[in-house]
Amino acid sequence: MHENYMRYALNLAKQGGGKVSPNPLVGAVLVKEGRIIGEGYHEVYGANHAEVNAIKSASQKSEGATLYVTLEPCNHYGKTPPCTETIIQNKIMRVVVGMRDPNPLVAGSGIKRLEDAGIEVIVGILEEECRKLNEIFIKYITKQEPFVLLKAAMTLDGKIATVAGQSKWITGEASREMVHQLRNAYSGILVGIGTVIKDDPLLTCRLVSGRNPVIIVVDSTLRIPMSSKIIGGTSKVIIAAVKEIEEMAVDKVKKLEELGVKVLFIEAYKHRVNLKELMIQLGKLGIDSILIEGGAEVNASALEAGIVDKVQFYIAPQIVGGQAKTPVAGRGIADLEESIKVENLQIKRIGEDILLEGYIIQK
Ligand code: AOF
Ligand code: ZN
Repeated sequence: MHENYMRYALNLAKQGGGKVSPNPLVGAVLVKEGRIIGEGYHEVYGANHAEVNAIKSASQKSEGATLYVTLEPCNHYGKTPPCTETIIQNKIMRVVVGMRDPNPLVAGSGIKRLEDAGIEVIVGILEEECRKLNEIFIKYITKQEPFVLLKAAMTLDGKIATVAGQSKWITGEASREMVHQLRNAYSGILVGIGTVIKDDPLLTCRLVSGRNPVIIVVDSTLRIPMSSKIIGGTSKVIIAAVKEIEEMAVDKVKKLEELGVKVLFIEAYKHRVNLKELMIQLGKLGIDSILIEGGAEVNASALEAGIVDKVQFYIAPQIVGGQAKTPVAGRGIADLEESIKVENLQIKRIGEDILLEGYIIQK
């Protein structure tokens, strides 16, 4: 029974997708005498929390009701007053929580406050699903660095393009639609300068009422052509170059800034942008999540730098053969024991394609 209401709350929470970042997706359901009397979710960043929306929507008094909420209710004054107080004032009898709030400002204090007020609290219903829904929030609120998803599309024989360099389209329409959902959900999209020069992509989200992620271009020596479509386009653009070239690049930076582009000069690692440092800087700019749609070199650098949290490999039922590119280039790892390991691997069917997704085990 608890699980059914929690699942309902989880589905409500998902409706905030793309609109609440960097805050969590939260859903809440109010149940009395076996009936749902109220429901709500966190709809927009900075607005009411899910619990408050559920209580406000109640069709009858919440006294004696049970509140199901995917995340521990907050107990601090932020952009809104503490939800614990609203719950106590409305004489809710029991609160069923999906997961503890990893936010150091909350971290168990919400549960304690409710228990101290004599409210029964049950924690950990559908916890795994709740954690997965907020994997971005959990990383960002605890580390202040973005959650990073690396996405690659390849043929059955593991190539990301043909020998002639064609890559449109390897995967089917359903997979490409998924990518636009990711672009809507992630705050930033990261590519290498190679991709910008070769493909001149737009990197926008093409969903109706979707949101464009900030485009982050790793461009160590600031080679970006001023004629690139992303410059002066509809998306915000951040270019990351190495500190070593800052003085030489003054004129180009000025031109880019006039067109609304932000240039970050990052400490170099072997004369290239130190991606770990870049993540710290992007975290400071409020970017909680990054989708790497990078190309083989950027993919290799990101994996090597240890910044990747999750991977998605879309595999399409086509075979091209030859010395064509594969998803991860770089120098490669010689010793299998040193390979990058993935856990919780899941298989999904996306139209004609297969999606393999999992989480990187950090060394
Ligand atoms: C939300 N929505 O439904 C719940 C949240 O800055 P504030 O005041 O909006 O507080 C944000 C924190 O509140 C957030 O980091 C999380 O710890 C907690 N719960 N936040 O945005 C919600 N329930
Ligand atoms: Zn709250």
